[in-house]
Amino acid sequence: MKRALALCLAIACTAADDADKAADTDDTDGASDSGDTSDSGDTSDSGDTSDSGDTSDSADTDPPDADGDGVPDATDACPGEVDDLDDDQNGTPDCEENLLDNGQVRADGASWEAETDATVVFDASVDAGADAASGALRVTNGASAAAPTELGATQCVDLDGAKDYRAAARAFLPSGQVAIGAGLQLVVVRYADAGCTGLDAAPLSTSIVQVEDTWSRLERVFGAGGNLSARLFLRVRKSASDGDVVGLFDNALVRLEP
Ligand SMILES: [Ca+2]
Ligand SMILES: [Ca+2]
Ligand SMILES: [Ca+2]
Ligand SMILES: [Ca+2]
Repeated sequence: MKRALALCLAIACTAADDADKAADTDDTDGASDSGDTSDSGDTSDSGDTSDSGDTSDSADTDPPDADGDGVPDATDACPGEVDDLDDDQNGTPDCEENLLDNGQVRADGASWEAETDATVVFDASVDAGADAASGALRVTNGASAAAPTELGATQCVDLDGAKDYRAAARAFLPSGQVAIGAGLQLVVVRYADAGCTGLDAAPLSTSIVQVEDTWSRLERVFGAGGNLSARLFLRVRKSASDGDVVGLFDNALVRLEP
């Protein structure tokens, strides 16, 4: 009470403030007192930490932002994902249109499966957008076949059989691997039934990228063609007899075409 009175004297409290002249904890008087901790409706006080409605106080803490993308929880459209990432530059945040789970690969490799003889792990040290709070998929092709192989990470999405889609991803080939025939590729395989079951149609592929140490973009537009699901593959090509080959993938996207 002593401190509250001192504050009140220092700012020359007027009758507009609370009659008790004390540091309020939950008033709604709309006046410019100080020392409040949870009021609302003030317009110029200081020292608040959890109020709302202020326009010019200085001690408010930033509103909660659990996923750290700069958008407060209260207005965050995509919890766990970066709201403003639009890697395909169509004007719609990727997180709002992506049919894939965990396309941004921010915290783990969840929802991505490894093909046989491939391994898929989360790599926190790299990201297609150089976001230190995000990561990428590190895919290793460890096949020992006598012929070239293309293997990697995969995920299934259901489709509307009458519509067109766009599949895309960023891909990074660490240096020293083109010399042994390595490359990166996006492949789409469509299935007659939901859940990537039933007869599969001929695979659709991007060309194989063999640019090292830069984030290339892999992209392919395709029609569902009456099929009800598709499996996206993010693949690393390996020639016959060399050791393991590694590629990085990020910002994977499958979305409807307009
Ligand atoms: Ca957020
Ligand atoms: Ca978000
Ligand atoms: Ca987009
Ligand atoms: Ca990422």
